[in-house]
Amino acid sequence: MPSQSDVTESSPQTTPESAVIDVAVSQPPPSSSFDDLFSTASLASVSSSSLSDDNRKPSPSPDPSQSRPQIPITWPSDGVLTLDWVTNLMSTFDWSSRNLRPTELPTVLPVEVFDILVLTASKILHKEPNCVSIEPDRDGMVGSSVVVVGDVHGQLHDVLFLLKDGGLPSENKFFVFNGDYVDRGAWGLETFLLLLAWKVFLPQRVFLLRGNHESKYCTSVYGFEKEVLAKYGDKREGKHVYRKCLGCFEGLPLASIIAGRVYTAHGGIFRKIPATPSKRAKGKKNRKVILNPESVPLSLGSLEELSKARRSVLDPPWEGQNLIPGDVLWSDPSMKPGLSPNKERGIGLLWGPDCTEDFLKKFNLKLIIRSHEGPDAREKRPGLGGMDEGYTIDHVVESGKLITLFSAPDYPQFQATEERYKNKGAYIVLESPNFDAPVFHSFEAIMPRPKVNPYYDFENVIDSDEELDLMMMVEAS
Ligand SMILES: [Mn+2]
Repeated sequence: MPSQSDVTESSPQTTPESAVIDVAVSQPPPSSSFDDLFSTASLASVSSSSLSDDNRKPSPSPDPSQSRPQIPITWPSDGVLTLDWVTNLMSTFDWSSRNLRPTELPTVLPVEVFDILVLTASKILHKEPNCVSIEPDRDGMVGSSVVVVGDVHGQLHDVLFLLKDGGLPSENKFFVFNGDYVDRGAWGLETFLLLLAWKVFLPQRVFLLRGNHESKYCTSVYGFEKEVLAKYGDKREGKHVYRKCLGCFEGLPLASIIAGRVYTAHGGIFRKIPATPSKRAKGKKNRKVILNPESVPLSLGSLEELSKARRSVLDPPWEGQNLIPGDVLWSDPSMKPGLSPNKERGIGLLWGPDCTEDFLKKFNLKLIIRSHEGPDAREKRPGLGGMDEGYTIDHVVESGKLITLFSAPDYPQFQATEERYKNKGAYIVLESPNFDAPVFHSFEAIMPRPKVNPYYDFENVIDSDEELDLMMMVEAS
């Protein structure tokens, strides 16, 4: 693998004051449970301001005051999910994460209910295009908003807070999640399933994009596979649950375009794939040479090429012809101009401000919102901003901006040293009518987290997933 020094050669990052459009800092109440947040109010009408008062006392976990929900969860007899069903799923997962052992999750969500939820969601997700087009003010609707969310990495309680703080998805409240639902945090399964429930309930309002962790390789290294096997057993049932999750990951769309102005994806932009040689017509002598992608200079791909990529792969390949999914999921911005292979990660690209400008201009966009880099990754990238507030503005160019958004506060959940990053998470709200002036909401982690054991060897697995171990990936696939 390449040396660590490859990505550090970049000019100091500048973030002009004017680049920060608006910032609203949300404080989670010290109260730690979902039910506490909503015990007296109707779920749909709670405003974020009511969440900001902090009169409540921190409650230790497990929290005996949380009333025991009705378990097991059952699928509605008419097969139609309701707001009540989805919010009940959220509070039930919150309760079970605090009051039950992980091995007891099947008593909360029987595998039969898991199956229907994942199958129903997968059917919707697999039909979506690679790049979903979101038109929030369509159909005579005005005053919509779109909440964009970055990496959440199994931090269930922070996701529950974010959903309440941002306001639950609804007719005029869209959500776009930029991927990395699982791994590292201890509740990746519950987190992913509750997002699937929202997708099934409001398929035209909630959009779930794929992250690089929604893959066989990452989940086998960073905890999600072991988490599932711990919760559903390492025999037939657990393996079945893990396999079904991987199948669902394969179907997740790769990117979104909001109101024709904002491009979002987990990693970022992607390359043009050199034309595949056409099959030689019979009898013709001048057979086309098969192009080695590495011998062709890198250039930016188009949205049309993105729409044609084959995304249903367990692990996006880092070689061959199908490179667009790996680029979209794994790439990182750089302060150094141009497009180059992302040697640090072993897959994807590094792209400079000039490429951000080209991409925005070519497709008439104002913003790129990508995720993929937490405080640990940014610590090793001196040219770019730190992730203390949950977001950075990386490129400010003539046509617009490039933003990195990270929504897992106090990340990672398990850390080898006492010294934590104590980063905030953030989400972005895009408002009608233009949806191109991001309002940033930073928030702190919900504490204390229930005590659980990690599902991966966090002391020895590298801090960040910057280095894709190709040998392990081959073994894992
Ligand atoms: Mn990532």
